Amino acid sequence: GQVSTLSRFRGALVGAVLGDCIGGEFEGAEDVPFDRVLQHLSGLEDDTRGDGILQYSDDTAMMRCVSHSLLTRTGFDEQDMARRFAKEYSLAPGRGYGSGVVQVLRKLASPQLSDVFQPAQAQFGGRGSFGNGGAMRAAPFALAFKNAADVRRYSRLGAMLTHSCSLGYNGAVLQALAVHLSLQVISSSLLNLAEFPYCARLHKVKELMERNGASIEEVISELGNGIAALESVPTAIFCVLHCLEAREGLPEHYGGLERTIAYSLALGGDTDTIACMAGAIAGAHYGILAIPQSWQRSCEGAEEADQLAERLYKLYHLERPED
Ligand code: F2R
Ligand code: MG
Ligand code: MG
Repeated sequence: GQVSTLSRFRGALVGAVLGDCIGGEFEGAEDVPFDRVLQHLSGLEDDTRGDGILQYSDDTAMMRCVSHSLLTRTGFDEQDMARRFAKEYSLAPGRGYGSGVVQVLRKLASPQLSDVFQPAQAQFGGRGSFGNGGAMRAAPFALAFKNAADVRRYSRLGAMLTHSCSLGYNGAVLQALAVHLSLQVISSSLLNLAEFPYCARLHKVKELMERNGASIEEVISELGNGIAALESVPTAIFCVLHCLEAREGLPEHYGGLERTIAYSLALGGDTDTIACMAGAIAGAHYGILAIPQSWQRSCEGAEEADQLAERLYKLYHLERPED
Protein backbone atom coordinates (compact mmCIF):
# COMPACT_ATOMS: atom_id res chain seq x y z
CA GLY A 1 0.00 0.00 0.00
CA GLN A 2 0.80 3.70 -0.09
CA VAL A 3 3.23 4.99 2.53
CA SER A 4 2.19 8.40 3.86
CA THR A 5 4.67 11.25 3.96
CA LEU A 6 4.43 11.49 7.75
CA SER A 7 5.21 7.77 8.03
CA ARG A 8 8.28 8.32 5.83
CA PHE A 9 9.50 11.18 8.06
CA ARG A 10 9.11 9.02 11.16
CA GLY A 11 10.72 6.06 9.41
CA ALA A 12 13.73 8.15 8.40
CA LEU A 13 14.58 9.43 11.86
CA VAL A 14 13.67 6.28 13.78
CA GLY A 15 15.48 4.15 11.16
CA ALA A 16 18.63 6.23 11.64
CA VAL A 17 18.55 5.91 15.44
CA LEU A 18 17.96 2.16 15.25
CA GLY A 19 20.83 1.73 12.80
CA ASP A 20 23.12 3.54 15.23
CA CYS A 21 21.96 1.68 18.37
CA ILE A 22 21.80 -1.76 16.78
CA GLY A 23 24.94 -1.28 14.69
CA GLY A 24 27.03 -0.21 17.69
CA GLU A 25 27.50 -3.85 18.65
CA PHE A 26 29.79 -4.51 15.67
CA GLU A 27 31.56 -1.17 15.09
CA GLY A 28 35.18 -1.91 14.22
CA ALA A 29 34.66 -5.63 13.52
CA GLU A 30 36.25 -6.81 10.24
CA ASP A 31 33.17 -8.39 8.77
CA VAL A 32 30.39 -10.10 10.63
CA PRO A 33 28.91 -13.53 9.76
CA PHE A 34 25.18 -13.39 9.07
CA ASP A 35 24.44 -15.79 11.94
CA ARG A 36 25.98 -13.36 14.45
CA VAL A 37 23.95 -10.50 12.97
CA LEU A 38 20.75 -12.53 13.13
CA GLN A 39 21.45 -13.65 16.68
CA HIS A 40 21.88 -10.00 17.69
CA LEU A 41 18.67 -9.00 15.92
CA SER A 42 16.60 -11.90 17.26
CA GLY A 43 17.64 -10.82 20.77
CA LEU A 44 15.70 -7.60 20.15
CA GLU A 45 12.52 -9.54 19.38
CA ASP A 46 12.71 -11.45 22.66
CA ASP A 47 11.20 -9.11 25.24
CA THR A 48 11.89 -11.57 28.06
CA ARG A 49 15.66 -11.65 27.57
CA GLY A 50 16.08 -8.43 29.48
CA ASP A 51 19.12 -7.15 27.60
CA GLY A 52 17.96 -3.66 28.38
CA ILE A 53 18.22 -0.73 26.09
CA LEU A 54 20.83 -0.33 23.35
CA GLN A 55 22.50 3.02 23.82
CA TYR A 56 22.89 5.48 20.97
CA SER A 57 26.28 6.91 20.05
CA ASP A 58 27.67 10.18 18.63
CA ASP A 59 25.68 9.62 15.42
CA THR A 60 22.32 10.05 17.17
CA ALA A 61 23.65 12.52 19.75
CA MET A 62 24.61 14.92 16.94
CA MET A 63 21.51 14.19 14.85
CA ARG A 64 19.35 15.16 17.84
CA CYS A 65 21.27 18.46 18.01
CA VAL A 66 20.65 19.07 14.29
CA SER A 67 16.92 18.34 14.68
CA HIS A 68 16.48 20.48 17.80
CA SER A 69 18.38 23.36 16.24
CA LEU A 70 16.43 23.31 12.94
CA LEU A 71 13.15 23.17 14.91
CA THR A 72 13.98 25.84 17.46
CA ARG A 73 15.39 28.28 14.89
CA THR A 74 12.82 27.30 12.19
CA GLY A 75 15.73 26.85 9.82
CA PHE A 76 19.52 26.73 9.78
CA ASP A 77 21.42 28.83 12.32
CA GLU A 78 25.10 27.94 12.49
CA GLN A 79 25.68 29.58 15.89
CA ASP A 80 22.84 27.69 17.50
CA MET A 81 23.77 24.34 15.94
CA ALA A 82 27.44 24.74 16.91
CA ARG A 83 26.45 25.59 20.49
CA ARG A 84 24.26 22.52 20.70
CA PHE A 85 27.05 20.22 19.43
CA ALA A 86 29.44 21.64 22.01
CA LYS A 87 26.95 21.40 24.86
CA GLU A 88 25.94 17.85 23.98
CA TYR A 89 29.60 16.79 23.91
CA SER A 90 30.36 18.47 27.25
CA LEU A 91 27.39 16.73 28.90
CA ALA A 92 28.04 13.26 27.41
CA PRO A 93 31.60 12.99 26.06
CA GLY A 94 31.58 9.18 26.18
CA ARG A 95 29.33 8.52 23.19
CA GLY A 96 32.19 7.27 20.98
CA TYR A 97 33.07 10.45 19.05
CA GLY A 98 35.81 10.46 16.40
CA SER A 99 39.20 11.22 17.90
CA GLY A 100 39.70 14.38 15.79
CA VAL A 101 36.27 15.95 16.08
CA VAL A 102 36.45 16.23 19.87
CA GLN A 103 38.98 19.06 19.46
CA VAL A 104 36.46 20.97 17.35
CA LEU A 105 33.70 20.34 19.88
CA ARG A 106 35.86 21.67 22.72
CA LYS A 107 36.72 24.84 20.74
CA LEU A 108 33.06 25.38 19.82
CA ALA A 109 32.28 25.62 23.53
CA SER A 110 34.36 28.79 23.88
CA PRO A 111 32.21 31.93 24.36
CA GLN A 112 35.04 33.97 22.71
CA LEU A 113 34.70 32.12 19.41
CA SER A 114 33.23 34.38 16.71
CA ASP A 115 33.63 32.24 13.55
CA VAL A 116 32.04 28.85 14.29
CA PHE A 117 33.45 27.34 11.07
CA GLN A 118 37.06 28.12 12.04
CA PRO A 119 37.77 25.17 14.43
CA ALA A 120 36.82 22.66 11.71
CA GLN A 121 39.11 24.40 9.21
CA ALA A 122 42.09 23.97 11.53
CA GLN A 123 41.69 20.16 11.68
CA PHE A 124 44.30 17.79 10.28
CA GLY A 125 46.88 20.48 9.51
CA GLY A 126 44.31 22.68 7.77
CA ARG A 127 43.04 19.94 5.42
CA GLY A 128 39.87 19.41 7.45
CA SER A 129 38.21 16.09 8.32
CA PHE A 130 37.11 13.62 5.66
CA GLY A 131 35.31 11.52 8.31
CA ASN A 132 31.65 10.54 8.03
CA GLY A 133 30.58 12.59 11.07
CA GLY A 134 28.84 15.20 8.89
CA ALA A 135 27.00 12.54 6.89
CA MET A 136 25.87 10.45 9.88
CA ARG A 137 23.77 13.38 11.22
CA ALA A 138 22.52 14.75 7.86
CA ALA A 139 19.03 13.17 7.64
CA PRO A 140 17.13 15.99 9.46
CA PHE A 141 18.14 18.49 6.74
CA ALA A 142 16.06 16.47 4.28
CA LEU A 143 13.13 16.58 6.71
CA ALA A 144 13.33 20.32 7.36
CA PHE A 145 13.62 21.65 3.80
CA LYS A 146 11.35 20.81 0.88
CA ASN A 147 13.55 22.18 -1.83
CA ALA A 148 16.59 20.12 -2.99
CA ALA A 149 18.74 23.26 -3.30
CA ASP A 150 18.07 24.09 0.38
CA VAL A 151 18.77 20.50 1.45
CA ARG A 152 22.10 20.69 -0.40
CA ARG A 153 23.02 24.14 0.90
CA TYR A 154 22.20 23.62 4.58
CA SER A 155 23.44 20.04 4.88
CA ARG A 156 26.76 21.30 3.52
CA LEU A 157 26.94 24.18 6.00
CA GLY A 158 25.81 21.95 8.89
CA ALA A 159 28.58 19.48 8.11
CA MET A 160 31.17 22.25 7.74
CA LEU A 161 30.82 23.05 11.44
CA THR A 162 33.03 20.00 12.01
CA HIS A 163 34.13 18.78 8.55
CA SER A 164 35.74 21.34 6.24
CA CYS A 165 37.30 18.84 3.79
CA SER A 166 35.14 18.55 0.64
CA LEU A 167 35.03 14.75 1.06
CA GLY A 168 33.54 15.24 4.52
CA TYR A 169 30.86 17.80 3.68
CA ASN A 170 30.00 16.35 0.25
CA GLY A 171 29.36 13.01 1.96
CA ALA A 172 26.80 14.81 4.11
CA VAL A 173 25.19 16.43 1.06
CA LEU A 174 24.94 13.04 -0.65
CA GLN A 175 23.35 11.43 2.41
CA ALA A 176 20.85 14.29 2.86
CA LEU A 177 19.88 14.18 -0.83
CA ALA A 178 19.47 10.39 -0.67
CA VAL A 179 16.97 10.82 2.19
CA HIS A 180 15.30 13.71 0.32
CA LEU A 181 14.73 11.52 -2.75
CA SER A 182 13.62 8.53 -0.70
CA LEU A 183 10.82 10.56 0.88
CA GLN A 184 9.30 10.68 -2.57
CA VAL A 185 10.61 7.75 -4.57
CA ILE A 186 13.50 5.34 -4.41
CA SER A 187 15.07 4.32 -7.66
CA SER A 188 18.27 4.43 -9.61
CA SER A 189 17.89 8.25 -9.42
CA LEU A 190 19.86 7.87 -6.17
CA LEU A 191 22.80 6.91 -8.36
CA ASN A 192 22.93 10.25 -10.21
CA LEU A 193 23.30 12.43 -7.15
CA ALA A 194 26.93 13.32 -6.84
CA GLU A 195 30.02 14.79 -8.38
CA PHE A 196 33.52 13.33 -8.50
CA PRO A 197 34.82 11.40 -6.50
CA TYR A 198 31.44 10.39 -5.12
CA CYS A 199 30.02 9.83 -8.61
CA ALA A 200 32.78 7.30 -9.30
CA ARG A 201 31.70 5.40 -6.17
CA LEU A 202 28.07 5.57 -7.25
CA HIS A 203 29.10 4.03 -10.59
CA LYS A 204 30.58 1.18 -8.59
CA VAL A 205 27.31 0.87 -6.67
CA LYS A 206 25.55 0.51 -10.03
CA GLU A 207 28.04 -2.09 -11.26
CA LEU A 208 27.65 -4.12 -8.06
CA MET A 209 23.86 -3.96 -8.38
CA GLU A 210 24.06 -5.16 -12.00
CA ARG A 211 26.28 -8.07 -10.88
CA ASN A 212 23.39 -8.96 -8.53
CA GLY A 213 25.24 -11.72 -6.66
CA ALA A 214 28.08 -9.51 -5.32
CA SER A 215 29.70 -10.97 -2.20
CA ILE A 216 30.19 -9.10 1.07
CA GLU A 217 33.95 -9.16 0.39
CA GLU A 218 33.48 -7.53 -3.04
CA VAL A 219 31.25 -4.83 -1.54
CA ILE A 220 33.80 -4.05 1.17
CA SER A 221 36.71 -4.02 -1.25
CA GLU A 222 34.98 -1.89 -3.92
CA LEU A 223 32.97 0.52 -1.77
CA GLY A 224 34.59 0.35 1.67
CA ASN A 225 33.15 0.11 5.18
CA GLY A 226 35.33 2.67 6.94
CA ILE A 227 35.06 5.85 8.97
CA ALA A 228 35.78 8.08 5.91
CA ALA A 229 32.65 9.54 4.31
CA LEU A 230 33.78 8.33 0.88
CA GLU A 231 34.06 4.78 2.24
CA SER A 232 30.68 4.73 3.93
CA VAL A 233 28.00 7.00 2.36
CA PRO A 234 27.92 5.22 -1.05
CA THR A 235 28.11 1.93 0.88
CA ALA A 236 24.97 2.87 2.85
CA ILE A 237 23.18 3.72 -0.41
CA PHE A 238 24.22 0.33 -1.79
CA CYS A 239 22.83 -1.45 1.30
CA VAL A 240 19.42 0.16 0.75
CA LEU A 241 19.25 -0.58 -2.99
CA HIS A 242 20.61 -4.12 -2.60
CA CYS A 243 18.01 -4.93 0.07
CA LEU A 244 15.00 -3.72 -1.92
CA GLU A 245 14.52 -7.43 -2.66
CA ALA A 246 14.91 -10.63 -0.62
CA ARG A 247 18.52 -11.71 -0.09
CA GLU A 248 20.12 -15.05 0.61
CA GLY A 249 21.18 -15.46 4.22
CA LEU A 250 18.43 -13.15 5.55
CA PRO A 251 15.12 -14.46 6.93
CA GLU A 252 12.22 -14.53 4.48
CA HIS A 253 9.91 -12.82 6.96
CA TYR A 254 12.19 -9.74 7.05
CA GLY A 255 10.87 -6.68 5.28
CA GLY A 256 13.12 -4.27 3.39
CA LEU A 257 14.10 -2.14 6.37
CA GLU A 258 15.06 -5.14 8.50
CA ARG A 259 17.10 -6.53 5.58
CA THR A 260 18.87 -3.18 5.13
CA ILE A 261 19.92 -2.91 8.77
CA ALA A 262 20.98 -6.59 8.92
CA TYR A 263 23.00 -6.32 5.72
CA SER A 264 24.71 -3.09 6.90
CA LEU A 265 25.85 -4.89 10.07
CA ALA A 266 27.18 -7.86 8.12
CA LEU A 267 29.65 -5.58 6.30
CA GLY A 268 31.48 -4.89 9.58
CA GLY A 269 33.66 -1.78 9.88
CA ASP A 270 31.79 1.40 10.76
CA THR A 271 28.55 -0.51 11.36
CA ASP A 272 26.75 1.99 13.59
CA THR A 273 27.23 4.78 11.08
CA ILE A 274 26.58 2.80 7.89
CA ALA A 275 23.43 1.30 9.47
CA CYS A 276 22.42 4.77 10.71
CA MET A 277 22.71 6.30 7.22
CA ALA A 278 21.14 3.29 5.46
CA GLY A 279 18.42 3.22 8.16
CA ALA A 280 17.53 6.85 7.42
CA ILE A 281 17.29 6.30 3.66
CA ALA A 282 15.40 3.00 4.01
CA GLY A 283 13.13 4.42 6.73
CA ALA A 284 12.19 7.31 4.42
CA HIS A 285 11.24 4.78 1.76
CA TYR A 286 9.38 2.12 3.75
CA GLY A 287 7.92 4.32 6.52
CA ILE A 288 7.54 3.79 10.26
CA LEU A 289 5.21 0.77 9.99
CA ALA A 290 8.07 -1.26 8.49
CA ILE A 291 10.12 -0.91 11.68
CA PRO A 292 9.44 -3.66 14.25
CA GLN A 293 8.03 -2.31 17.52
CA SER A 294 10.38 -4.56 19.50
CA TRP A 295 13.40 -3.00 17.75
CA GLN A 296 12.08 0.47 18.56
CA ARG A 297 11.57 -0.46 22.21
CA SER A 298 15.14 -1.78 22.42
CA CYS A 299 16.79 1.46 21.32
CA GLU A 300 17.51 4.57 23.37
CA GLY A 301 16.24 7.69 21.63
CA ALA A 302 13.83 5.93 19.22
CA GLU A 303 10.73 7.43 20.85
CA GLU A 304 12.18 10.93 20.88
CA ALA A 305 13.25 10.55 17.22
CA ASP A 306 9.66 9.71 16.35
CA GLN A 307 8.43 12.89 18.07
CA LEU A 308 11.14 15.00 16.42
CA ALA A 309 10.15 13.60 13.02
CA GLU A 310 6.54 14.71 13.57
CA ARG A 311 7.73 18.21 14.44
CA LEU A 312 10.06 18.32 11.42
CA TYR A 313 7.12 17.24 9.24
CA LYS A 314 5.29 20.40 10.35
CA LEU A 315 8.36 22.55 9.73
CA TYR A 316 8.76 21.03 6.24
CA HIS A 317 5.21 22.03 5.39
CA LEU A 318 5.45 25.50 6.91
CA GLU A 319 5.01 28.30 4.41
CA ARG A 320 8.24 30.28 4.47
CA PRO A 321 8.74 33.71 2.93
CA GLU A 322 11.20 32.39 0.30
CA ASP A 323 8.82 29.56 -0.85
N1 F2R B 1 34.83 7.21 16.57
C1 F2R B 1 34.11 6.27 16.23
N2 F2R B 1 34.53 4.99 16.33
C2 F2R B 1 35.80 4.64 16.90
C3 F2R B 1 35.60 3.75 18.07
C4 F2R B 1 34.74 4.42 19.13
C5 F2R B 1 34.53 3.42 20.23
N3 F2R B 1 33.26 2.76 20.04
C6 F2R B 1 34.59 4.12 21.55
O1 F2R B 1 33.58 4.12 22.28
O2 F2R B 1 35.65 4.67 21.84
N4 F2R B 1 32.86 6.44 15.74
C7 F2R B 1 32.31 7.68 15.44
O3 F2R B 1 33.25 8.38 14.63
C8 F2R B 1 32.82 8.41 13.25
C9 F2R B 1 32.58 9.83 12.88
O4 F2R B 1 33.79 10.50 13.01
P1 F2R B 1 33.94 12.05 12.69
O5 F2R B 1 32.88 12.78 13.40
O6 F2R B 1 34.01 12.21 11.23
O7 F2R B 1 35.31 12.34 13.41
P2 F2R B 1 36.75 12.85 12.89
O8 F2R B 1 37.64 12.72 14.05
O9 F2R B 1 36.61 14.18 12.24
O10 F2R B 1 37.16 11.81 11.75
C10 F2R B 1 37.24 10.43 12.03
C11 F2R B 1 38.65 9.90 11.77
O11 F2R B 1 38.96 9.92 10.39
C12 F2R B 1 40.35 10.17 10.22
N5 F2R B 1 40.49 11.42 9.43
C13 F2R B 1 39.51 12.29 9.10
N6 F2R B 1 40.02 13.29 8.35
C14 F2R B 1 41.32 13.05 8.19
C15 F2R B 1 42.37 13.73 7.50
N7 F2R B 1 42.15 14.88 6.80
N8 F2R B 1 43.61 13.19 7.54
C16 F2R B 1 43.84 12.03 8.23
N9 F2R B 1 42.88 11.34 8.92
C17 F2R B 1 41.65 11.84 8.89
C18 F2R B 1 40.96 10.32 11.61
O12 F2R B 1 41.42 9.06 12.04
C19 F2R B 1 39.75 10.76 12.42
O13 F2R B 1 39.84 10.50 13.81
C20 F2R B 1 31.59 7.56 13.19
O14 F2R B 1 31.94 6.24 12.84
C21 F2R B 1 31.05 7.61 14.58
O15 F2R B 1 30.28 6.48 14.87
MG1 MG C 1 28.94 6.31 16.48
MG1 MG D 1 30.54 4.85 13.54
